[in-house]
Amino acid sequence: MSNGEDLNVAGAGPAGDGLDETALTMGIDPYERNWMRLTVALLVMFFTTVAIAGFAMGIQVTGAYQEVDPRTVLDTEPWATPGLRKIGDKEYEAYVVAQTWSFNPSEIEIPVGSTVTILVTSPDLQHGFKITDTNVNTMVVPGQVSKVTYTFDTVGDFPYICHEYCGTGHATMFGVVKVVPEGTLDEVSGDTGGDTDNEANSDEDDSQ
Ligand SMILES: [Cu+2]
Repeated sequence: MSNGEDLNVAGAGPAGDGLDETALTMGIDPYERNWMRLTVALLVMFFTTVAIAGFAMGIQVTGAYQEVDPRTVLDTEPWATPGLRKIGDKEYEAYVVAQTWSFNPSEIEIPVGSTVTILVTSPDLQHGFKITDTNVNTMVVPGQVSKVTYTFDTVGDFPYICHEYCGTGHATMFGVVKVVPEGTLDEVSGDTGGDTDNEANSDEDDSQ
């Protein structure tokens, strides 16, 4: 063999010195091919993990559920009377306004086992809404409504806080979800806001 033939690569003739030609596919080195396989396997694994978390386990990034005008939102229902609305058996909607530097309402009382859809917005600047010991954790952006749903299966107090620094009074922004044993919550205290609306709504429900 001449020196020129010794420098041959895959598919271009007899194997050169120490080069195992049978291991080469389309001229790709076995090591490189294995790294490519590993890369594809990892990508498949990551996409599968994300798909399982997102669709099977329901873990999703909270997006903007609705857009509102932050300048007029507090004059517009339902945000003019934030609070808890009963929408079904053990099903509630809680409209929460996060503003400098408080939450309205600062207390939400529900019977154990209730599913609460929490809608939060801000009329001024960016806040956060996180309920301790739950996976409820969302940004509150002016002009947008964040929506999270959670079922409270244990009795106790679940404080909620602002976790986005919003100025000197940031540390005073907190409230609490009080999950009480069944039967200890009467009809009136179940609604912490929008009393007249609730009565009107429940009347409508009865007539249907
Ligand atoms: Cu804050």
